[in-house]
Amino acid sequence: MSTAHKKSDAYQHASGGWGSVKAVAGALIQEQAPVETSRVLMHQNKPDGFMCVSCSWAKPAHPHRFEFCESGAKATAWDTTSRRVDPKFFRQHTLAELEQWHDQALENAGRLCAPMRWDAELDQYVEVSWEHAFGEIGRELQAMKPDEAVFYTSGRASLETAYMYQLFARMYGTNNLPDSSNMCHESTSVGLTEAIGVGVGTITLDDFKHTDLMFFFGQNVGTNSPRMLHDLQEARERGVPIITFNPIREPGLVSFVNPQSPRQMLTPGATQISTQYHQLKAGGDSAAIVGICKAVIEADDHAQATGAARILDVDFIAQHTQGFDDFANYVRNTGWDEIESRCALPRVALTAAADEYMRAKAVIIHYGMGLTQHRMGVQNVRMIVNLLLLRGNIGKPGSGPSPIRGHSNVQGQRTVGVTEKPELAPLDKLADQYHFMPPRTQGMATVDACQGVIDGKVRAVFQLGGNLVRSVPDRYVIEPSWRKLRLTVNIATKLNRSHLVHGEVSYLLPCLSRIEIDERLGKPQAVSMEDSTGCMHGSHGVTQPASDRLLSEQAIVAGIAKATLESSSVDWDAWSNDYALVRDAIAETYPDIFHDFNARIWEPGGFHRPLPARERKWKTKSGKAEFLVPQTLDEDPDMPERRPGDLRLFTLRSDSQFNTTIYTHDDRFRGVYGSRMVLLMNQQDIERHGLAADSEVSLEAVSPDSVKRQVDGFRIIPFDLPVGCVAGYYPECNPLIPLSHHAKESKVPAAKAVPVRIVAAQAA
Ligand SMILES: Nc1nc2c(c(=O)[nH]1)N[C@H]1C(S)=C(S)[C@@H](COP(=O)(O)OP(=O)(O)OC[C@H]3O[C@@H](n4cnc5c(=O)[nH]c(N)nc54)[C@H](O)[C@@H]3O)O[C@H]1N2
Ligand SMILES: Nc1nc2c(c(=O)[nH]1)N[C@H]1C(S)=C(S)[C@@H](COP(=O)(O)OP(=O)(O)OC[C@H]3O[C@@H](n4cnc5c(=O)[nH]c(N)nc54)[C@H](O)[C@@H]3O)O[C@H]1N2
Ligand SMILES: [Mo]
Repeated sequence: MSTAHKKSDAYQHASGGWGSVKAVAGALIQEQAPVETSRVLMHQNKPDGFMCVSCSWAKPAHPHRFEFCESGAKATAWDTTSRRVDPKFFRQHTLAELEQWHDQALENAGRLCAPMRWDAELDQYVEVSWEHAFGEIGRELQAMKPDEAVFYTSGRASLETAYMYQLFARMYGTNNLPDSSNMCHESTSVGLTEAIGVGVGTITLDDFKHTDLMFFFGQNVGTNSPRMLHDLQEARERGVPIITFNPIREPGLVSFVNPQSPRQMLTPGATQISTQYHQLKAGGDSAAIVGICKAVIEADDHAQATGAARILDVDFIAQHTQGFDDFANYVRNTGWDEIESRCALPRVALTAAADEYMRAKAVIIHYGMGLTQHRMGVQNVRMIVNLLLLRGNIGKPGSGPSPIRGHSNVQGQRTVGVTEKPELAPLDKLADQYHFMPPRTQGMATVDACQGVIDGKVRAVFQLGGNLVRSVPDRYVIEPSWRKLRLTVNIATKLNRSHLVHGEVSYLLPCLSRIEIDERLGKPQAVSMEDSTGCMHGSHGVTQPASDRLLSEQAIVAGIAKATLESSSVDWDAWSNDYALVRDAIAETYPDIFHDFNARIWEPGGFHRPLPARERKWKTKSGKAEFLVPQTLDEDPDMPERRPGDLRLFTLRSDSQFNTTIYTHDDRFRGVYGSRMVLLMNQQDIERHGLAADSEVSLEAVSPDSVKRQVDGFRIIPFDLPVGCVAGYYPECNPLIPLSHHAKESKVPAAKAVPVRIVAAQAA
């Protein structure tokens, strides 16, 4: 029996405020490192310190005294814990035993300390030397075909490590370089590249000062990028309206109390964040945006007919875009009935949003996983661009698309070549610079890699960070296949499920956290990363390493590369002893972005990468910014069969987790305490299914194949969300997502609209 309970109807307070101060203190105490961690926090996101290991939000040139948020402080506490998972720990616990532990207990056991190899006879991880680990991994790789190995990276590793990692994989002979963006913002990388010729957002922090309207589509700022609340608050204080589209009223998007502003903490007034809040149906974003565009285009048609001032930026559209007429005709011909039923919002709500849009001179649209993790995720991104283009809202101050990235360097890893798509990597340049023949065949994205594991085509999986057996869909299908792998290598800071579900030969290689001092040959090293706004920042550690047997990620990648490649023109030892040399190499490969890298790495606020779309230069096929006519407003046109009681599940993060890392079982903002095995459900749906608050239910996926996907033991919590939608937590719900249920063009798992039905229920 689960012990979930829900206090009151919803979190009654603004996000931030005393609640968040208490949560930070709680995290520090739980990790038993309060004094040290509070010292460390003063260096977080400062030019003289380290870049937060949590989200990728921009780091200002003039940081606040406390330039960290509740989530970032928790992530820091989590890494600087005094607990240790050392060789003794592994002598005490077999893997069979550890498999019985909860995910949270695994990570909570502390920091990994020494390189370990799985011993089949003992069923334990046993300490080995680094040389032994590199040697055997190298021999294993040499005995495989390069395309049988997959080199995943979660978005945490630095630019230097990511560059070395992709170069090593390509020298070895494969483009199998999936990363976490394959489950995240790949819909952005594909959609924005097609539409405006760059795969990243075009705004910078400075644009917040010039904008006069912001939208939020499916991004939960209070939990996932809380430092951004400062920027939002400042904009709100200037009177900038914020319009939010989200099936749930997220407290961080409703109001905010700045826990670092004594004035706000002492006086009750919170800043209202959203001025309009539209609770649309999950998967209804394309329809909602088409509705807003329809109101704008109809108003412009009217203006044209009556000789009034035009609403559209006609000069911009004529000079800079293509495809407007087709889109406008599509919009005119799409009925309000269809729009309303697809997004479950009334026309008045959409015209209210359109009215604000038409009044504003410069508009930013922020968005996140609520938009990208859908079967039509790429189309959703294109609809954002369509809306912006109508009034020239790209490439002028205070405007542009703002995809809010996840992991702290996920965007940067792509920038320096971690990609399964050979066309996105500078292969000719690499060939020239390093005198080898980079592979030209398409590599595997994350879902392809999983399919490859299931089919037995993939024999080795490397994870540079990450916890794939938990973060990918279809866990019950994936896990048994994962155990058939020949080789699993995990480079990690903490123990997680993916280290237990392992191959025949399995290595667990512990690395330094970015927060730790990294000295090579007596010289402190720095690393760098790219934030959500395309700025590059240096970072150096400030705490003593968790163990003297740790190596940096750079040194580990170099060690594996040296042991695997018979010859290469790279001096891996030199690179792993001086990261400045790696930065020189990056600058040589990407001179436009990284020229004078070492000289610019400490620029306050970071140095910007050039973004042609910001200057209205469109690196698209047509040389213009492209409108797209949507294919369909149905969130999943390929769904085989739907029954009346079927529900649409979207998976959520709480404020007490970082992806698969679960800090506690509470979700303070949504008022859910004690268990994550809950299903948030509309009261009407609860009654329609003959359920009540606290009923226990099982969910089954409405699968496109014959595989049965079921998760038991969810407790119903009545919640304010649209009829027909239910919400549960990621990663607990992942067994319900079929691997094939992903965005068509970007392959991002459609975790925000999973068709499910209730199959078994027990009254409370
Ligand atoms: N503390 C903390 N910070 C994090 C993370 C973390 O786990 N914890 N993860 C990091 C990572 S890797 C990422 S990618 C980001 C993720 O950050 P977000 O992009 O914010 O992702 P989610 O929290 O998954 O979902 C965002 C919102 O989408 C809404 N939503 C669901 N379905 C729909 C829909 O169909 N339409 C719309 N409009 N909204 C919808 C949900 O209600 C939720 O509020 O955060 C990063 N930062
Ligand atoms: N249903 C559902 N599924 C989802 C999502 C969703 O919203 N819903 N979101 C998706 C998204 S956006 C993402 S990004 C993925 C994330 O998926 P992953 O990248 O697979 O998972 P993480 O939980 O970020 O990885 C956590 C592990 O990284 C390791 N780690 C932490 N810090 C470091 C470090 O500094 N170096 C190294 N080498 N290792 C480190 C630790 O061992 C930790 O256990 O999940 C995706 N899956
Ligand atoms: Mo992510």
